Amino acid sequence: MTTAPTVGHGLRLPPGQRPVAGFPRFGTHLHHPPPPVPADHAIEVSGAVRAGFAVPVARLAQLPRRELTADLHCVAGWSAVDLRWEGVPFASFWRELVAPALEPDATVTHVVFRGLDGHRSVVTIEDALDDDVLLAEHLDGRPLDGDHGAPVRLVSPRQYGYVSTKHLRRIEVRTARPEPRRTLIDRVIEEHPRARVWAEERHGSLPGPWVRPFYRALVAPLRALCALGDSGSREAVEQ
Ligand SMILES: Nc1nc2c(c(=O)[nH]1)N[C@H]1C(S)=C(S)[C@@H](COP(=O)(O)O)O[C@H]1N2
Ligand SMILES: [Mo]
Repeated sequence: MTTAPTVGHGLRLPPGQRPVAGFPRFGTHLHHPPPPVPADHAIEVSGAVRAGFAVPVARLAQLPRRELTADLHCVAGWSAVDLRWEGVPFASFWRELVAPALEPDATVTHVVFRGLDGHRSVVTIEDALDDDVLLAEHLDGRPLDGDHGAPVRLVSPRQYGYVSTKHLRRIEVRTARPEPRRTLIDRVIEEHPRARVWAEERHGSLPGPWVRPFYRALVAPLRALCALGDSGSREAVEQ
């Protein structure tokens, strides 16, 4: 694990990142509002397990808990600093619930995290089991709101924001890397298989610094578009 600090108000941000004031809702959902959450919401676990199962969100309260202050780095170049998350380390969730249910002889290589809105992230098992990876239901002392991933989201601070799937619906245990998506645009801006922010692994096929200027030009319009779909619950943020 890297020893680089993960907090710092822009004093020590990863390469090519700039701090933003506040914590904008900033995802690939653009103008879509946060997805509705079913009353009996549970996280489904499927893939290389003997039988799929569902973990009600309330169950997380009974697992080992951790508080973690970290920054969130969007691949577009902004970083929200000093976010105080609280939840269950993914490694604990894995050890307590998933590992005992694995198919015998399964060699797990990847975990796929899917959100209620269709977003998904693919994470190597090593990255998923990093100490700092959480299943978080609290941010800054309050339950997560719709903008930031209610009722529970992944938080992986050492990887670009697109890994931190919000509104977590399903965890798929894989024994091989899932096939990458196939359209041309996906191939150009495909997510990086590791997505580590300190190594600037922004995309699979392009060097990180090359894509900075394109994103920089897009940050303001994308933020405006994302804000159209937010629930209005966060405080106004400066540009
Ligand atoms: N379900 C879901 N999770 C998501 C996204 C999304 O569109 N849907 N966007 C990702 C991206 S690109 C980023 S940068 C972060 C932004 O987190 P925030 O909206 O809480 O600021 O969420 C990530 N998780
Ligand atoms: Mo992002």
